[in-house]
Amino acid sequence: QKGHDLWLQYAEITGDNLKNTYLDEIQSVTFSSQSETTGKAQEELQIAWRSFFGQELAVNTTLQNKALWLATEKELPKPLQQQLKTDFAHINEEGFLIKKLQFKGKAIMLISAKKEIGLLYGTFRFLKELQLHQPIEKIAITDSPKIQKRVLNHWDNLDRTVERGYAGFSIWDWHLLPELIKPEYIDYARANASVGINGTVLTNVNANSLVLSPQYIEKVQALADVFRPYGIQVYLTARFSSPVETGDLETADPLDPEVRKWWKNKADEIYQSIPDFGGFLVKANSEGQPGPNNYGRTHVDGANMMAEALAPHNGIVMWRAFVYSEDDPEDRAKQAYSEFVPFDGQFAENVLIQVKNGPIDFQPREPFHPIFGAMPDTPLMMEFQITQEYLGFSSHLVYLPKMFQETLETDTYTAGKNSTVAKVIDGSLSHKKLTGMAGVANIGNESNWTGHPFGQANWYGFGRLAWNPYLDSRTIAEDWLKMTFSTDEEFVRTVSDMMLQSRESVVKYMTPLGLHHIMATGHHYGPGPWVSNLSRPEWNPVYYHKADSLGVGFDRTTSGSDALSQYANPIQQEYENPETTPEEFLLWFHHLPWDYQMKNGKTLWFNMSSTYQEGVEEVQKMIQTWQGMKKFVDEQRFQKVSMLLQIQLKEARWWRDACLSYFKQFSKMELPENVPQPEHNLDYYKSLKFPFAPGIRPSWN
Ligand code: BDP
Repeated sequence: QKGHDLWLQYAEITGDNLKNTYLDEIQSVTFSSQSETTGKAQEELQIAWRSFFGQELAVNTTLQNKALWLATEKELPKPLQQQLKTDFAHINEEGFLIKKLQFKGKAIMLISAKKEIGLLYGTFRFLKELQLHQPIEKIAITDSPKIQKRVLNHWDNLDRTVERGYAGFSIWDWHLLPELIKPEYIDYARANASVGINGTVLTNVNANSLVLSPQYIEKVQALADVFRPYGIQVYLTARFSSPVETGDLETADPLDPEVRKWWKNKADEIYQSIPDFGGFLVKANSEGQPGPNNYGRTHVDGANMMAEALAPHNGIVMWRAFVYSEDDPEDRAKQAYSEFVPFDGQFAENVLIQVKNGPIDFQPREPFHPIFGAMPDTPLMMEFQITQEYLGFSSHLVYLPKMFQETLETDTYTAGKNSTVAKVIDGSLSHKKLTGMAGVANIGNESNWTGHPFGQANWYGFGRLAWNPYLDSRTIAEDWLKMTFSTDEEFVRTVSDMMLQSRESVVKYMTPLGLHHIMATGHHYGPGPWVSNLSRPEWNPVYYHKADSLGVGFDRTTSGSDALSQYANPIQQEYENPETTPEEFLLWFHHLPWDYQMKNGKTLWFNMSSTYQEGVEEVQKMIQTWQGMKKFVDEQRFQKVSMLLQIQLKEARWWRDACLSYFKQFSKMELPENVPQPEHNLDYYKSLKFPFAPGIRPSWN
């Protein structure tokens, strides 16, 4: 199964020239360090060598001419340490250097680092150069991660269902742990380490306190033992009410000394088995989850209590800012900011506030979350969603790093010009030591991990951006394609163009011009702009688009909810006026008449309709493009992508037809000529039921 190997295909190097050069340059390997982690580097080199060249790489204890040499800084002879002083000054504890040099008359390919983990990262980078068919004669690379905590968030339940998971069941086989260690766990660790992901939260944010029981801690320990040599720390989600649910206490009040003691004991117990346990991720007082508010306490009280329990062990708390309340009349987009910003500077040192990229919920396009930049005295962590809950599940080809990049490079202006989100996240804007980026995983037990073969690129790209949030998503796409499919230039150029376009296409056929949250109820599969019957107002699509005979869109200016006031200037001023609001955010911030004249001189209705149509046409084009790539891709993956693209086209049309039929009732305007009439009437689209949509229990209704 080629898909199983992800971007670590290590495809055979066939060109005689290249092969001979590589084999001539690297004739053996010497390890100065003998640790579990260097053991993994050695294993990886052999896996790669067998696959690239059909042979093993000779291991020598003494350094030979033309050797690859893995040694930490301390293990290098003094003169070499001296010679490489500036290189070492440029890297941090997890960084590495790869350098071709002469040492005692021998040609050496050195991979060095301050710590063992840097040697493993350096090895993966070196192998990547080979996968990309790069020349290595004069190689000189130094690199370090710019963000400290680079973690996947698995929304995996203990019964192996995965919340918002579209790639099968959870890869964690709790029933058979701790005894059974699946080879997949090791492959998972290799893949993560290869892009520098150094943490994994094993369980769903909608947490089950059972995972904190001794029985489960033992299972978690087994996973932590597998991941440790790959530099990956394990974290768990902590359900706030755990002290009560376990039957130990009658309250979970964070200011109660008994409760504080309970968490301290729990942390001590976990660290007994897992000395490098990462810490807790907490969803509190959000969507029905318990939290400090239940006891009249604040998020600061809750987070700091857990922080206190973890601090003696160097653990951290990742406390989520994804909160909104049904009793709060305030615009949902404003609530997290209102709740958290007043607490700036009050969280303990080992607390990271984890903030979703946008203020609503992982939509195909959102403006950046106004909390970024607004809490200079609090470490803020980015939360991206890699699983495509609102972007077509694992059936649509959508390359997300393009979207991640859009958020990261946006200027918040909170500390003057060039205060980008990336600078908030990497800590450089306000000198933060603790930094992090989380990605909600799209991984399941499907043989190719992510369902859609191109879903792998989103996992890969998340890792790359967590390492360096300034990377260009095009470079990431190209690297991924070369390692996953083929280094052929035509292939890489054509398919990377297609990937980069794909994010805009999904916005066009689902939520153009700033529309948002108009997906169907519960499972979020397909369009549901008409939905208005859910108990909480802010769960209904009509809350978000506010379409009526006068117009469409959510007024978030001073005349409306004034969510704009949470942003700095010039954003506030510019977006206050529809004329100077970027058109991709128009209906996010404004309620405008259907005949509002847009920049191209046409009406809002015309633009909305033709944008839906463009989205559909772009999927059609993706299909054509992919058909032309047949010769570069193995049959299995080629067919799978082809079939999925047909589903994507069908669903893009469905989105267009359902949404336009619905909005047309209000606009009372005709569709532009190039937009086909919907195949069915609105009642038909409303009547569609999906007893089989992932995320819901199959039933008749
Ligand atoms: C929403 C999901 C829900 C998650 C929630 C969260 O629909 O399943 O539990 O986010 O992030 O997007 O907590």
